Amino acid sequence: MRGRTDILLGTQWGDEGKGRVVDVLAEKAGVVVRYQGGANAGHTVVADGEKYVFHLLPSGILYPDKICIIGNGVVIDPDTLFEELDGLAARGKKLARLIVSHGAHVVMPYHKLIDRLSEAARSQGAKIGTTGRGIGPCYADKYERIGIRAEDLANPEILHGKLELTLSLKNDILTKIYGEKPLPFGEIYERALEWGRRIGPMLGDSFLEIDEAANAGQNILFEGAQATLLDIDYGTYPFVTSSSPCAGGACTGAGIGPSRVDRAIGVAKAYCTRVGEGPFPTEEFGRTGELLRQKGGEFGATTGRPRRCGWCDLVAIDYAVRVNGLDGIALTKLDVLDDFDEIKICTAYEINGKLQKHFPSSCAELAKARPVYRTLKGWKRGIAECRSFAELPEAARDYVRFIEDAAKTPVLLIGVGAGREETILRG
Ligand code: 2SA
Ligand code: GDP
Ligand code: MG
Repeated sequence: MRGRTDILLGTQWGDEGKGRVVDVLAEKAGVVVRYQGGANAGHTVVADGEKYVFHLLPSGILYPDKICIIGNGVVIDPDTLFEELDGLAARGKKLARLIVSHGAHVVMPYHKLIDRLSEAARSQGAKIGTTGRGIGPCYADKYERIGIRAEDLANPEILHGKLELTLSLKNDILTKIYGEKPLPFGEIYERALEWGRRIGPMLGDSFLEIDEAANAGQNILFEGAQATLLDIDYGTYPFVTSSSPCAGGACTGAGIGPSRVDRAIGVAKAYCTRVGEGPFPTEEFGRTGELLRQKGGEFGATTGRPRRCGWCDLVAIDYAVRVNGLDGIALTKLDVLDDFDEIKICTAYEINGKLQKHFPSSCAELAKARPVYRTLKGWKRGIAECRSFAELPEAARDYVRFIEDAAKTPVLLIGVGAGREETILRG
């Protein structure tokens, strides 16, 4: 029998705890696949009391008997990839077998430079607040068909030709638009060849590996990075990332036909955060925001930037349910709400004096949205020790049921702490 195929993705603006949920679910999977994004992602796993932050490695990497795949939809910064692998080796960890898709694009030094220069050149209000990891410029080259793919790194002749063309175009931009010095061909070419020597043996066909493993009865987990509201098509454009975190992205970014996907599961934080610029209707600027930031440890897992914090937004979650066709929700960080007397939850927006239940497709409309809240009772008790739904205080159960009812989607997993074991499984 074919194994089960699940897509795990973010429902908000990222950092919902996708890494920790994938780590928990990976125990029953054979293969874990990243399908988009790059080293902008920071996916945290806390296992056996040790903390790991993965940027490019799939969050199933800590299981030596699994396969982890970096799909063609990912953009790879080889230095970060090798740093992650070396860091884990230095900690004495045995890892899953890693396969890198031939077709994954490579983040080159000029991508990171241009990312930072272009962000700095934007005026206030037009800044995106990127992570500076070269993501947008790398995807732009992919679609302009001047990108360097992982397979090119292992082929010196092809690499030479491609890099010559692309670097001459980039040096034009760097010198004429930004007044920078041109980047030297020889140095970048040599560095890329060095990357190729290490990455060459990892190359493979992600779609084939996935199809064969599924046919052999293994469960497959697709791990999204960033989230629905940062999706290049469905997010709050232009304040988005340059890839497709939504469920459809797994099909193009890893090679799985839509008819072969069994479930899409959305990870939602019990409150909400955003890092970077762009509208965020439920953002709390005062004491509540600060409490959430401190108790939730809301600082960028890649850049260390403080995350903007606010209440859970059911209008946004409803949108994520629809756009991704969610079959279930993994609700994380419920314990962060332990100390609140009252918990607010946004059930609608008021835009230009009108009540609106649907997430607006226009970012300019969203920027005008004022949240309409329901206030629920807090539970005022630590829940980190709870291991079943029944053990949660009644007010916490009511909060979870309120989300389920509004989203018309079952909550299958609840996070009550960052550790692997601090999880309530319901389905
Ligand atoms: P980019 O760098 O081009 O992808 O930035 C575009 C927008 O996407 C946001 N973005 C993220 N949002 C949340 N978490 C991300 N990963 C890191 C984390 C972020 C960090 O796990 O904390 O460490 O700062 C992530 N990656 C990209 C970004 O903030 C821009 O709004
Ligand atoms: P991701 O990008 O979606 O994987 O999320 P991040 O790793 O960027 O941010 C999530 C943060 O919340 C990490 O520090 C996790 O260790 C932590 N975390 C995840 N789930 C829980 C939970 O249920 N409770 C608490 N207290 N922390 C959690
Ligand atoms: Mg993150």
